[in-house]
Amino acid sequence: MSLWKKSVFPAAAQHQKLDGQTYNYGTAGFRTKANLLDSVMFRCGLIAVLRSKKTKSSIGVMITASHNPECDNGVKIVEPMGEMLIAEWEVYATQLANASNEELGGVIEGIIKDNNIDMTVSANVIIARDTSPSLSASVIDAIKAFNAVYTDYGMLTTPQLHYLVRCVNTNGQYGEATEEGYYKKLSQAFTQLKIQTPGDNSYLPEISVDGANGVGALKVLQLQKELKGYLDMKVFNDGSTGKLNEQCGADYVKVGQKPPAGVMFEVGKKYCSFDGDADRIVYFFKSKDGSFRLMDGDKIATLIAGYLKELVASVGLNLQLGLVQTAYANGSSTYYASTVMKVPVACAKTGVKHLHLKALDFDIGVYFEANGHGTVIFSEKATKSITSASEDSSLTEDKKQAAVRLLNLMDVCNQTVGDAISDMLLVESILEARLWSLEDWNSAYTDLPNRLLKVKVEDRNAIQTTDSERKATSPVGLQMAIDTTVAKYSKSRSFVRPSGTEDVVRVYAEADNQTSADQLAYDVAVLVHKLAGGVGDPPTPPMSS
Ligand code: G16
Repeated sequence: MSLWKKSVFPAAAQHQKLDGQTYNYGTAGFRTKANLLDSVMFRCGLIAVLRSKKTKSSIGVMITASHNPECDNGVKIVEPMGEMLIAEWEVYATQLANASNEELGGVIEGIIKDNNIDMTVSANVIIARDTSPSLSASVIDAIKAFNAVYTDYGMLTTPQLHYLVRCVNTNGQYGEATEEGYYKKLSQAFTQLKIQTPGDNSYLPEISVDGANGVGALKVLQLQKELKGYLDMKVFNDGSTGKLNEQCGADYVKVGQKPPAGVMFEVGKKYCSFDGDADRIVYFFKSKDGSFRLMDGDKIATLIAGYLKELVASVGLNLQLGLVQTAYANGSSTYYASTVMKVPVACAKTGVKHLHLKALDFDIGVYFEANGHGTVIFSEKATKSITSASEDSSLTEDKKQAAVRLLNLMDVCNQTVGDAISDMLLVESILEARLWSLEDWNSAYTDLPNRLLKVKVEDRNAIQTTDSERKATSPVGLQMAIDTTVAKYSKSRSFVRPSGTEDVVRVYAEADNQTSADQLAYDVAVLVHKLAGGVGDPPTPPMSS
């Protein structure tokens, strides 16, 4: 018997897979009710160790319910450079998660054989969790059973864990591998940008942050200590009274197109919402006529891409900047980016792992999902040319200043994954440089009215899609019915896809006015319910919702 079996088998006996449960490594890891996840956590510990041996690098494990309610939980595995687990290994993770204890040995042996893993190589796993009840003990049991090394960082935001993994694997080149190192890197770059910006301007260095009653709220307060005098962040929904993601957070605000609970919503103030593990952010404000205005991931992406493009041009660098969106991107944002800003736009499937990959095609890849999940990545070529321009004494003072700005903006970005804290600092830096209020920013373009709905079906995988999820290939007849319905509305678009984080089918619709967008979303939801095995009551018409 292999040596590892002697310790892994008895440990696995403490973490039996529940009969009748099927798990799938979805859009961002395993997600379900927390009480169903013990065996999955154990198996994620096993997969992290194997991946660490294979890559001869440290691997991250983040335990988080993310944007989901408090009764849920989940786990994501992080690659050596801080990216999401590669697709090939998602398959192994799914196989392991569904293996009974009797099947476990065979599945592990298969992974070792397929990947030619040298089991004598040492492994290192980095663990963190958000505020949801901890399941880290089960992950740790697996790591110990494999006799591997681990560091448990305790409570962190998801992007902080991604940052740490990259720091460890680059021996500190990306940043100091501590939570303090994260605050230091971001705040130093942010304060440098502030120092570079001429004072005496109309920028408002104040923001009210909806912490979604999650870990982001706690971490913003820590960052605040470093940014005293530069940015005043007032946190609400800080977890002291409310529940995680309940009537608050980026998902609630984006989907409901309304402010979160727990806020004094006032004209003239700047607001943003994080999600439960602080990897998404949306901005919003109250306009003078009292209405709610949202700046979602699309607006954030165009703000960032437009500004970076200008800086690159002012330095005179030959770098290709591109924007990556998903099917959820508002039609107006795609038009504005490609036609007005003249930035190439690519479309990827939902899930930052897909956007991140596409963004690698550009020297500077800005990627954002409409839900506020995104960041900017700089290629090696971009990093080198920005760095050398910032040190080039032959450049004019203006060009050099623009290069230094780019360099600092690069350090404000968490290039591993979407990060609400880092994105907030990036947005604030740009608003100050542009002397823009949220009204100015919002007026760049007007969103087409849109609506997102969820439909419960028997098996959401009955819906299959193609063309970056813009067309459904099954069930038969669904796409044709959607096309016929869409044709009844002006400037309209609609698509459906199975969620990878919730047991629902998502429906998106946009049209030239809100009534049509609501009605179209409803019509398509009814089609899904009818043709894709809907369960429970049919969708509710918009007027009575
Ligand atoms: C995760 C992913 C996002 C994705 C979202 C919703 O977000 O990281 O890229 O947009 O799920 O996915 P779906 O529509 O498949 O449920 P988070 O913030 O929950 O990690």
